[in-house]
Amino acid sequence: MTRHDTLLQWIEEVKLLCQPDAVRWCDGSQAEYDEMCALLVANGTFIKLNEAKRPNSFLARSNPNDVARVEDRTFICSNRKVDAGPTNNWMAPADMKAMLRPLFSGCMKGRTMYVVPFCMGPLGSPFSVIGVEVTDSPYVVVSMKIMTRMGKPVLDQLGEGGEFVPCLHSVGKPLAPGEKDVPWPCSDTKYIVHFPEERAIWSYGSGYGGNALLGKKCLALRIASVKGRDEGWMAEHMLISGVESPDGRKTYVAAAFPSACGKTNFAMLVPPPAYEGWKVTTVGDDIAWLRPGSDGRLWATNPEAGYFGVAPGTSWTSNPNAMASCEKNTIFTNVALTDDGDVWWEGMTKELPAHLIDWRGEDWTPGCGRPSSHPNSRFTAPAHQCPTIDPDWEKPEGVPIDAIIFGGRRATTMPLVFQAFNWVHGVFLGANMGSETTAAAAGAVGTVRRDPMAMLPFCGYNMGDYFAHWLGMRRRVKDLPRVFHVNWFRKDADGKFLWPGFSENMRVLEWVVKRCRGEGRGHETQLGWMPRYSEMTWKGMEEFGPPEFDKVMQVDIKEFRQEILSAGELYIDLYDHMPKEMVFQRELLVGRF
Ligand code: TSX
Ligand code: MN
Repeated sequence: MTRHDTLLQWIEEVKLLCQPDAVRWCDGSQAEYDEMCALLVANGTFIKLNEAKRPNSFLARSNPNDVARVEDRTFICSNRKVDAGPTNNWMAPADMKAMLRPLFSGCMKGRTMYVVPFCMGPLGSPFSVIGVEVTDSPYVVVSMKIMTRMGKPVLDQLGEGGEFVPCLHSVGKPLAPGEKDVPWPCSDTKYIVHFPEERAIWSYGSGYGGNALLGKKCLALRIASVKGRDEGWMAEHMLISGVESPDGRKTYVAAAFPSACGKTNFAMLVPPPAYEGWKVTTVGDDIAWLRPGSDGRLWATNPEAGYFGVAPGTSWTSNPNAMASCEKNTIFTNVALTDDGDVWWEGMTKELPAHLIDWRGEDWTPGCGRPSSHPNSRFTAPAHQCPTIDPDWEKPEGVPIDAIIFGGRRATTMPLVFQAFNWVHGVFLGANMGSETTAAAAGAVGTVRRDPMAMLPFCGYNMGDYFAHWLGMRRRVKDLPRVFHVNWFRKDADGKFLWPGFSENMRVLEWVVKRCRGEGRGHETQLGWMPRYSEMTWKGMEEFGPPEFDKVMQVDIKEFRQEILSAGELYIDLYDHMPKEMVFQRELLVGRF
């Protein structure tokens, strides 16, 4: 398969450590994919869905103890603790390896070890990063086939001496001779470990999502953020989309939102009927690699090849493009099975099916008091199946970004949209980002959980140094993107949403694009530049008049006193690494009030 000595040597080491029964080099072919899916069906991991309703698609049900990323088991093992910073778990690399080696020792007994070469970014692009994931999970192999460029072409690209990120993964459940496997093997002991200086990843005990598909959060965000810091670019937790106006001009935006803000919905936005001739295209829905171009602009690529989207809430109304993306060739995890062999989840249709098999494999009826799908259930679908996929989504150089949008889920305080005064102010807005905690998340309901740039769980180094790196992009990019803050989730005193959201967000997006193109005067407020009612398009939304607009745009001094105090917590955590620009921006904000 390869004559890459370092790779062959590493595979030998892993083989000796994990002691699999067999080793298989994955070529990434369709035949291999089909064979692995058949194996997963035979093992009981996969249920083949109705070929007429959901062609070439499968349902997997995970172990109930393995349903999400495990942040408290995620470690950044930099040589120095200060380089991981106070917001990451840390252990010295040698200590971590000494602890993990006994866990990995013999962990693949009774299983096949798959060698999965993968490429984050288009094959052949000078900006792509190659990884090799060694895993004992065939579920991971087929998922990596959808989410990355995978297999033999990657080894060809790697050649005999190319660089790769070694990614070691085991579900942590060796089989004794004759022992029968379970549908979703995993371990109660879980470790998701990154060695940023060595650029290596070790993951143990989980087969789910970001814990196991190591190209995504582990490589394309945590390891890539460190690589970006060292090399002068940025790995960000952002969607990328294109906005085309009727005159044919196109403007690309990148946007960061914390979880549960509808990021995939925004990435695949359908303009409302009044926006005839406007088009929104999708480059990516989760990760953006941003680099300075030789033309002085900031260019974005999506390192992924698929969507690993949250299923519940996705419908033909809320996101028809996501629904179309997962119509075929899709792996569903932890959603419900219908009686006719299709899938269903909460929020997919208004009418509830009379009977389902829920994500735990039990009978479900509308009145039973349990959700049929796990709240973190997913679809894994090829990106090119999205009807709005951007024609340039695989261009090696990426697409030029004119706007960066930060957002959060805020019932109070934050207006619908405003624009930062400048780059440093924009970085300050990103650093203070957050969402109100809901019943599902930890913390008291109504308090703001800060998630700077939506990167808190994904930054592979000290968050204070990360802000400094953002600020430093001033020196590297001549024509910086304009920065905006949005909030689709403001509520009135009765708890009613003040903004209809979804397609109507196009009206905000249009203003953003206009500002980038030097159109639209805006007016200066304490927070930044804001649109006047008259400056936005209201065709098809005439019932939303100036009084409604004023409510969703209102800036309340009392609320902002609280906001400034609450945002200060992060400054205490990061005090010795917080760039002084952030402290000064806070002073300027206080001054404006
Ligand atoms: O994804 C959402 N977006 C972005 C869409 C491009 N959601 C879904 C929740 C996040 C997982 C939203 N929910 C958005 C939104 O803009 N806005 C809301 C809040 C909302 C919910 C329901 C209504 C209105 C607003 N319904 C009616 O007005 C009838
Ligand atoms: Mn994400």
